[in-house]
Order: sequence, then C-alpha cells, then structure tokens
Amino acid sequence: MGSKKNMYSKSRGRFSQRENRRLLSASLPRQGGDHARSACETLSSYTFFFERLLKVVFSELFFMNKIIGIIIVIAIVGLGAWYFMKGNYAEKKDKMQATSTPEEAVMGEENTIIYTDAGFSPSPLTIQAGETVEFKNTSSREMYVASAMHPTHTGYPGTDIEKCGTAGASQMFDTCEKTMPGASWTFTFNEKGEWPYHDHINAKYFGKIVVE
Ligand SMILES: [Cu+2]
Repeated sequence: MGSKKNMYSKSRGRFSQRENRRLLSASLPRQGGDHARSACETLSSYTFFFERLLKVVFSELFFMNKIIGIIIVIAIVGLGAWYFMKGNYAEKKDKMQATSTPEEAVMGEENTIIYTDAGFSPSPLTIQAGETVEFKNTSSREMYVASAMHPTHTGYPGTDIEKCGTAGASQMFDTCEKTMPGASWTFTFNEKGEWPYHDHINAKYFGKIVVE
C-alpha cells in the first residue's frame, strides 16, 4: 500500500490516466481462483479499492474544477468587459445627447468657411441675422475676404474699401488686411440678404453668404 501511494504524482497534483487504471485494477479483489484469501484480506482489498476510487474521483474532480474554474473566470472577465464597455457606451451616448442641444445652439452662432487653394467652402452658406462666420485660411497663401464688388467692396451695407482704417471699419464686410495661412477672420452679419464675397488678392475665388 505504501509503495502504491508513490504513484501519486505530487508535481501534477493528480494521477495519470495510466496510473489510475493500473491502480484500480491492481486493487480490485480477484473473483474466484484465490480461495486462500481470508475474509479480512478481501475486506481490506475492497477498502483499498474504494479508497483509491475516491482519490481518483477527487483528483478528476479537482482537475475538472480547474477547467470549470478557468471557464468561469473567462466568462466573468468577458461579462465584466462587456458590461464595462456597454456602460461606457451608454455614458458616452448620454453625454452626447446631453451636449447635443447646446452644441446645436452654438453651431448656429459659429459658422465656419474654409479657404483652401481651391477656394471657399461651403458656398453658399445660409445663416440667421446676427450670426458670426469664421473665414479660416487653410490655404498655402494669404487671404483677404471682402464683400462684392471687386475692387470697391460696396455690396454689403456700410462697406467700402475706401473706409478701411477708419473707426467704422470693424462693421464692414471687408477684412481690410491680409489673413495669413493658418489664421482666420470673423465677421458678424446683422444685415439680411445675399452677400457675395471674394478673395481680394485672388478675386477669381468667391462665395456667398445668405442671411435670413
Ligand atoms: Cu476686392
């Protein structure tokens, strides 16, 4: 019995399948033939068999538990990750919904026109009276936004290139100076109507602001 216990592999924490089979068959009392066996011997043989069987069952259960444990851990981690991501998404969605209303209100006031080497975009741009338009120079050259008509710029009420540098110049739809690449110029449109404009440096690039 003592020597058989050595078959238990402590390093692996369980019996190998081959060891299990050998131990079980070795401990099984032989049916018939061995009449010399005493009742005591048979009983101890049966006891040993059940003892072994229990150990095998427990070692198998332990091994199965490890697998089941790993599966449960993976499932828990997966569920946790899913729940976390779902929560994050819901939070982001909530934030987006919460900020969408004020963002729209801000968007109504801040309209951007991009000036590239290909000209102004979008055009025409429709806004409400009192709203501000930002003309952003993303081109490789200088920009000079001014009201039609080139070169006098008298299309927008109160605007005239001749008045550049005077006190009322800030109310004119005329930059009155060059806007460098990367910089921008903003103008607030208080007058309703259709206001064509152009780049005073390259007058072939133009656009239109519609103020309702
Ligand atoms: Cu001009």
